[in-house]
Amino acid sequence: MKDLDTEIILRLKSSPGYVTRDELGKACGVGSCDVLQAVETLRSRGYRIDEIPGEGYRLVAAPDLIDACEIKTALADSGPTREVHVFTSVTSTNDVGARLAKQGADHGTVVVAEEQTEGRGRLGRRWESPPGLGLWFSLVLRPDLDARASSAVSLVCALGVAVALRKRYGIKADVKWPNDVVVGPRKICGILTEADFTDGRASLIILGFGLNVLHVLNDFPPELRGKATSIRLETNRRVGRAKLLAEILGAVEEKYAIFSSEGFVNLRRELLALSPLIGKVTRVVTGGGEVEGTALGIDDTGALVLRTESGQLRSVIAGDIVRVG
Ligand code: BT5
Repeated sequence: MKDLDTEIILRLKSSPGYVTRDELGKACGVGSCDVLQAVETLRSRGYRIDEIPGEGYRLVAAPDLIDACEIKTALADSGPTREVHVFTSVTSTNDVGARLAKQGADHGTVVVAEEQTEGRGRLGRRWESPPGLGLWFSLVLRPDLDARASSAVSLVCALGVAVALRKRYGIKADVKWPNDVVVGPRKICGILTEADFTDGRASLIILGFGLNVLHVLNDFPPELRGKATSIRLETNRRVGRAKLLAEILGAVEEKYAIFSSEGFVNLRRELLALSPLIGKVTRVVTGGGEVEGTALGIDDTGALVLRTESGQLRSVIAGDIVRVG
């Protein structure tokens, strides 16, 4: 949001009655044409601003924006003190997280943005992250993990998200190996894990979360309408994103703490209970070709274990599930 827009909103928020265009202009040090233009911009962003000729403007309702003050307040109320960086628009919160990590950002640092212009999934795929609809954020982790165990981190965090969506919002969220949270066949949240490795160990992980919150079906591009969903579509509720971020972070960090101290073993049962593909015939596309078999489980490194038709056991570290029988 531009400075003038923020100024006008702050003035309107602090005034119980109507404020004239001239008063607003004087207070912000601009002309009344600038005020008129800024009010139109704010309206197009979802602010409901009432106007009475001669009396001026009054703020009736503000949209649920990813706003630094709101986010910081929600996080401060709910967990450990941490560094939080809030942006209106970034290329990708993972890019910003990586840059901050290079500058020394601590474990637990959060980067959140209203919009990503180049939000990405795995293998450079696009992640739709328009303003006003989702929770697009990254978490900087500084683990000391065997590189082979790092792919389990996405699953552990997906478990945290699914559990939070179930407990708080009654959504029947499941974990879809290796990095999705789904409701039936539709994806509600995708997780991107980008790690730096030193001497066979993961020393830095930037975990990116894309959670669809306020979308109605038409907010998704046509090609995603059959395979994406949002909290609003599942519950008919418009959930406030600042509070939601605090809840999701709390749940993710709880699972991550168990993973860090005890490994994957104690999370596996919970994860398998929320993994509908276990026991089903599954086809996975990997970098080295396709593997088909009955999904038996997930091993300690987060790999999916399949039994092929010939009875062979195969562990797949990364890939995309294209069919579940
Ligand atoms: C993922 O990749 O699911 C990981 C997505 C991670 C996004 C977050 S947002 C914050 C952080 N910053 C980033 O730049 N990224 C992370 P993958 O499994 O490769 O799935 C990508 C596929 O999901 C796309 O090819 C689409 O088919 C689909 N997709 C794209 N946008 C979607 C959305 N908003 N909701 C549901 N599906 C979507």
